[in-house]
Amino acid sequence: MIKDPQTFGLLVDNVSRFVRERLIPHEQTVAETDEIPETVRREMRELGLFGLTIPEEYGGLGLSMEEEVRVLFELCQASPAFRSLIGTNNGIGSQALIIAGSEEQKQRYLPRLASGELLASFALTEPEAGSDAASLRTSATREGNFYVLNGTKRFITNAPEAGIFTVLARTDPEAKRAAGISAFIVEAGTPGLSLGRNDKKMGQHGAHTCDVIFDACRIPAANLIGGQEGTGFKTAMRVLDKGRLHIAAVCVGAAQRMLQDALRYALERRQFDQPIAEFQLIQALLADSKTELYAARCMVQDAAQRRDRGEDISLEASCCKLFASEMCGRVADRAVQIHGGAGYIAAYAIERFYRDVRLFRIYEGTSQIQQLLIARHLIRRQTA
Ligand code: COS
Repeated sequence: MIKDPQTFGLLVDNVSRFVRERLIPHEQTVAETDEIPETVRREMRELGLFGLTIPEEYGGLGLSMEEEVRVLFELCQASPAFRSLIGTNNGIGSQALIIAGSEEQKQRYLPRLASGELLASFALTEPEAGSDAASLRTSATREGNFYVLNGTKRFITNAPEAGIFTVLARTDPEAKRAAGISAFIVEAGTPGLSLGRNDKKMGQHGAHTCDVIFDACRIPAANLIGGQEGTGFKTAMRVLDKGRLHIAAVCVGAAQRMLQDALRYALERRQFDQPIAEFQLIQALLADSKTELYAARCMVQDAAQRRDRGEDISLEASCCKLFASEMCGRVADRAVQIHGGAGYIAAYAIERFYRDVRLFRIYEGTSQIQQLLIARHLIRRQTA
């Protein structure tokens, strides 16, 4: 759903210009220093990028899902590290509050997330609980007007800079798996909360992850999201439904950039007295990439429109995440191939993108988890 095509068109144009004029020129420095410069962060805040999906009444732009994916198609033509910085405030870090938070909780945090004053992180994964999210062990024990948290969260995006964490923890040790899990907001700086060292990652330098450790961390009982125990897992799954569609749109943007770089290189690079773009074997790599990219874009847009119409898109979100992330990996591989030896050299952006996009097939549910979910939905529908 595009609410106001004219205003929305201006936003997309602004983001596209920002990508070309500000983000792409900074990519190499960000990769080398592992930092996004403060000037660029400020410009991202001024453009409203931290609050794209946060409702207008809390200071965000309140984009529909279709509008969100269309913005991501543009934004993600720059290094994925930039998207990662704004990704958690728009997605997994804020969505539990938006979906299930009380009015007071929303008022307290969403305006500062929308402005980019605060960063939010989503703390679900643990050392022993990744794909099997319902097996998480972090505990939250009620003591009067407080909960006391103990446990470790792993690979938490934006944790080193986060002001708040959406934390999934077990409030009922007797209840089986998902039923005993609740969601909380934990503020950075709360005694008992500490961070591990930043992870050294294969790619996406400039985007930071680390462990988040809770050691007798006391938080107000009022920070239980929605005020109800035992609903955290379902909220987390709803957060991930949207998150997976978001990541699929990210994949479309990144693949678009890689195809563009490969096409430019194929037209410039000459062998056998002609641009390599003239060779049919190179053309096949370009054509297959464009075809798959177009398919992913259509899927993502369709699922986004369905979500805006109020449909349950759990199955479609998994289809989009699976296809778009695998497509992105194939496009990255072909783009390196088209670059030949240059594709293996860090001076060319494709070398970095090849490493950066590898993560898309893993986080917010691996490709194998998406396959499992799609099949489960199909079987459930058939046998209902
Ligand atoms: N929306 C709402 N509720 C949902 C849901 C969704 N999308 N998915 C599951 N639920 C509900 C189920 O209906 C069930 O509730 P009931 O017991 O009342 O029926 C409950 O949540 C437990 O679901 P389920 O039985 O399917 O849980 P499982 O442990 O079998 O499987 C998977 C859950 C594998 C789907 C889950 O662990 C998962 O998504 N894993 C990947 C985690 C991930 O993406 N990690 C990435 C890191 S986070 S960035």
